[in-house]
Amino acid sequence: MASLSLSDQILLLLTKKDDDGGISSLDLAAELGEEDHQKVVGAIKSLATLDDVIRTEQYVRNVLSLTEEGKIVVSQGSHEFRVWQNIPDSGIELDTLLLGDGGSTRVGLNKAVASGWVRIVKKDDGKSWVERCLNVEVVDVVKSQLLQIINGDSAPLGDDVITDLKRRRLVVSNSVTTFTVSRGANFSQNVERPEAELTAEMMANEEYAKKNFKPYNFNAMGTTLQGGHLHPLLKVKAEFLSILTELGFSEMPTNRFVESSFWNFDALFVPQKHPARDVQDTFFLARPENCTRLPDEEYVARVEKVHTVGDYGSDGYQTPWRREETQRNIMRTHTTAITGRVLYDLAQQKPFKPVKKFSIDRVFRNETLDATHLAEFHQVEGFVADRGLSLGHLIGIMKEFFGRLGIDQLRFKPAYNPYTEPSLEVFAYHKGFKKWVEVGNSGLFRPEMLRPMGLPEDVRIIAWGLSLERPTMIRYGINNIRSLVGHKVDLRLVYSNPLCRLDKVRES
Ligand code: FB9
Repeated sequence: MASLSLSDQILLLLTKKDDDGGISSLDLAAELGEEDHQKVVGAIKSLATLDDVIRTEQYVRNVLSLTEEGKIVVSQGSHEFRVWQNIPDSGIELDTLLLGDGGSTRVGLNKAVASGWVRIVKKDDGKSWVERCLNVEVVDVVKSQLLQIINGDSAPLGDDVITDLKRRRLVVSNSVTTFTVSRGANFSQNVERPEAELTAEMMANEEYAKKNFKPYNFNAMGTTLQGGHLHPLLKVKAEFLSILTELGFSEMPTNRFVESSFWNFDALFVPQKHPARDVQDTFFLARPENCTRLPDEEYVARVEKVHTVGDYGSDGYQTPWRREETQRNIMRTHTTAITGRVLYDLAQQKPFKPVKKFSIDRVFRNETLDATHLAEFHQVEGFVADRGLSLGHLIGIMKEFFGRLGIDQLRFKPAYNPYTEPSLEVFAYHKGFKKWVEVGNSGLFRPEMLRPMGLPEDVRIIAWGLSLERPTMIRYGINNIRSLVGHKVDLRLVYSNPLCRLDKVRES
């Protein structure tokens, strides 16, 4: 038997079987020397692919099997039987019996008492003793029940015995798919297995002509290739990326989450007393607490001047300006910090050349968390720098940008940002919600921000910003940001969410 493959052994067993009532795969496994049932099922399935060599019927049966504890009972006896065994004729003190007991002795003792094999008596010294009950026939019923299960004739045991054994975690039942196998019309002990592969050497030596091949099952479903899945946020990000690049914008380098207060605030003309600079709103770094490299001193001095006494026709904030405050390291609160750096570099390039830039990356705000706000989100920001730009250009570019997001009804509400004047909050009419939704913020960067950088007086910069999370939540119908971002995300959402088509085609 050993040299024969498992399926050949099965064919041999089937040959020997006198009646053709079929044999169950469980019995086959047993007859093949306790062969692993799953392996036998595998061999049966491959034999079943041959044309009517064998016939199979599939049954799903609940098969009882012993747990590790159950196997111990079979080898060493049941808990109650082992307790009974350990009680000397003279009895034993209860505490001694239970000494160092992991709990099974206690279980066994209760069972032994319940079965009337032993009893617990209180001695006059108040101590409890365990004694054997005399003239009772002690039979380890549980062990024999488990043996019956092993030998496959658990049927006579009855459900309540099985339930009790399950409750004692001595047996478990699991549904097993079994087969009844019988000889087919083309049954033979040595079947020639049709070829599954047409190999090169078969072609070379024309062997293939003599071979018979397994019929191709063209309806067989291919294995579903588990490809990677883009998180919905990344799909919407990709959508924004293609819209902005199509509009001729190029991306700014945002690979720095840690920023100095100088670039995140002071360079953007955000006053040092501005509430956004409090620890309530901003994550300050403990180490390294302060940035060591500020840009060139003249520029920093110009920023200090415009904050304190004003310049370029501005009165400034007439408030003190502290250098150590500007050096404090923080987690950037907006990607406008990057815009500041890029504009400063731009100002150093003479003559001034108009540019269109954007950034999409994480920003961090120490805000109260709610269903739509986490301590970090992705900011999308765009700006156009050119001579003579106006609010009209800003409104125009936003209509173009949001238009390509499928948003065609926009409203603008005057707003305030320390670094833009005028500033506009942007609202869009959401047909689904039948209401106006705030979709962003925007403005023209203030001269107090641009002139200290060295940008020419007539250069105007229109800029706007929004988040990535809000459009993604709306696009995918997600109400709580925690089911979009973070450890609570249900990966099925990632696997099953459709392609992001922020309906590029504007409804005419
Ligand atoms: O994204 C936002 N809303 C939004 C955007 C798109 C959208 O698309 C739908 C498919 C149709 C839906 C909603 N907001 C901005 C508006 C609100 O959600 C707001 O409550 C939350 N805002 C964030 C900041 O929260 C503290 C969103 C985030 C935001 C706000 C402002 C800016 C960037 C992000 C900015 C800016 C700016 C201004 C001037 C110059 C440069 C940058």
